[in-house]
Amino acid sequence: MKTRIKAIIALFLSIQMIVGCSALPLTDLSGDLYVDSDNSTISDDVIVVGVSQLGSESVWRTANTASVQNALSQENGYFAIMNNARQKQENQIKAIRSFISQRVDYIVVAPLLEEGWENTLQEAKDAGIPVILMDRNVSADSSYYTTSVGTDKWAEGENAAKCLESILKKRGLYNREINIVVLEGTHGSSAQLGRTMGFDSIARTHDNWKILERVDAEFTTIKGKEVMKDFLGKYDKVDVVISQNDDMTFGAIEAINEAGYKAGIENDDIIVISFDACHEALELVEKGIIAAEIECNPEQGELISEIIQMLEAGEKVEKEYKVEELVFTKENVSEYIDTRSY
Ligand code: GYE
Repeated sequence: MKTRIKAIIALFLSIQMIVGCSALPLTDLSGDLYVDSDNSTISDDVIVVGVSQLGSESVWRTANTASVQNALSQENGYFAIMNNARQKQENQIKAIRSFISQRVDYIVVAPLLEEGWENTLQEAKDAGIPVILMDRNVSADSSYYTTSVGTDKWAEGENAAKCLESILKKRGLYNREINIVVLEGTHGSSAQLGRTMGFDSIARTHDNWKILERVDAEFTTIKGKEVMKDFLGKYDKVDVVISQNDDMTFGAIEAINEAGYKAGIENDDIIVISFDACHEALELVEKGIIAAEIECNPEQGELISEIIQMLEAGEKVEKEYKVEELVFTKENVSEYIDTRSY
């Protein structure tokens, strides 16, 4: 451990020399490896964790990164090497290889896409480094990694469809033809695949639900707005927007307003159902603008730390840990709005 830590510190000092500054801040997910400024205080029995975050596309992602950083802090006995892959799987693979060559104790990875992980995970396995998947999943067999922490994306998709069923019932539209557009997240990510398949498993039981189009709006506000504007220009009547995250939803609502329509819960309003349930989105639920929020909890750092402590103690861990989540509508949102920190 000692020599490894020294090697890591030496590496960071050389990075700092290359970039020409004394220290890179821990909160700057710049895409480079970076460390906390005060690495001189690292003790010999610190646990070194390489964290490959997939990007910084959303409010959710920012909260998820903060949650890991807070849990894997120096005060808690960790030395976290954070890397932001900026939405490129090859950057994640590069970061993981670098973690392996630095002989970190654990690797935490939030995989951008489901496919294409076998070789890299095998390399970590061969090096004897436990890998914890965070947030999203991989299609590789579960023997390739130690455990996973995340949310049930399929259940989230189903919850969105169930919400839509009850909204339509309440509005007396249950048997009418309903025109739906879907703003999807990054194609090929387990978040997009799970939410899509979960939603579709119920949508296909309703002959009157017509999915006009589904487009990859990359989980970002700017794309959400662009795609929604395009939908509204193309289709005479859009009744429902299923938006696979809040950031895209914010963009979609702007596009809806700019086109002279209204997102809401009154008759004739466009029904918007969104995923994540970040604070700002819950405020829009309270105002009756977003019809329903399907929660996806980004606070996964604590659980990851607990799992690492179990592994340190030689205890057996489960293959999968799921974080609890709720569904919010105008009826229940006030109870929860102030309990959400992101
Ligand atoms: O919903 C979205 C994001 O993978 C569950 O990724 C996550 C999704 C989340 O950026 O906002």
